[in-house]
Amino acid sequence: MNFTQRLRQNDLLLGTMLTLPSPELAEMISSCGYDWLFMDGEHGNLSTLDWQRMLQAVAGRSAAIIRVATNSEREIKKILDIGADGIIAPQVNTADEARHVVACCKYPPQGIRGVGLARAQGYGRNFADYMKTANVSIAVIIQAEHIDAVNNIEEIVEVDGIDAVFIGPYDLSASMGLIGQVDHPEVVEAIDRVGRACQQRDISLGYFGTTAESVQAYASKGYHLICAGTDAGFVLGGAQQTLDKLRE
Ligand code: 3PY
Ligand code: MG
Repeated sequence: MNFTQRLRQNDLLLGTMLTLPSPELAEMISSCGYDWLFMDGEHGNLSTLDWQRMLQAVAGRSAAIIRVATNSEREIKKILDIGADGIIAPQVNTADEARHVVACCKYPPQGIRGVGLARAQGYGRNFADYMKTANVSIAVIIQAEHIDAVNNIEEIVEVDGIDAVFIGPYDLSASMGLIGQVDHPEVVEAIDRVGRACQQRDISLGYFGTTAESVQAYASKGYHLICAGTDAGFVLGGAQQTLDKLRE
C-alpha cells in the first residue's frame, strides 16, 4: 500500500524533516525506517535538482513529500515531475486556495497539471501507467497555519481532493501575535478547531514538532501524520552533546 492510501485510511505515519541539500543525509535518514520525509522546500535552501538527487538517494525507502515554497502551478508541477510522492502546500488560508492547490496536483479533467516527461514518468517509459495512477496516488496535503485558515477551516475541508491538513504551529502562533508559543491555550484552541473540522470530514491531520516529546500530545489526539525533528537538529544535537560530554 502506498503512502497516500495509508494516509487516506488514517494509518499512523511517522516522519522527520529534511532541510539540507544532502543526498547522503537523505539516504541515511530514510534508512532508519521513517514512513515519510517532510522535505522542506519552503524554508530549505534547495533547488529542484537538489530535491531530485535526494529523491534518488531515498530510493523509495520512505515516502518523499516536498513542501513547495509557493503554491504556484509552475512550482507544484516541477516538484511532482521529479517524482515526489506528494506535496505540502504552505499557508492555505481559503477554500479557493485549497481548490487551486488540488487542481495543480491533478491532470485534466480533474485539474490543471501540465503533462511532461520527467523522472516521475520514468523519463517517458512509464508515461501511460503514471497518467492512469497519478491523480489518485499523489498526496495533496495543505497547511493550516494562519488564523485566517482556522477561521475558514469548515469551508476549506469541504474541498474535494485534500488528503491531509498539516498544522503549522509556528506560523499559526505568529499570526495570532503569540510567535513561538505553540502551547499557548489560544493557539491550542485554534488548532483544536482545525482538528474538529478535519475529523468530521475524516481528513487526516498532521503536526510538526522539533522533538519526539513535542508531538506526543497530538499523536494522542489522533493525529496520524507526524513529523518530529529536523536533519540539522539531529546533527547539531549530536555534535553538541558529544562535545559537552567530552568537556565534563
Ligand atoms: C510551522 O510551524 O509554521 C510549520 O510550517 C511546521 O511545519
Ligand atoms: Mg509554517
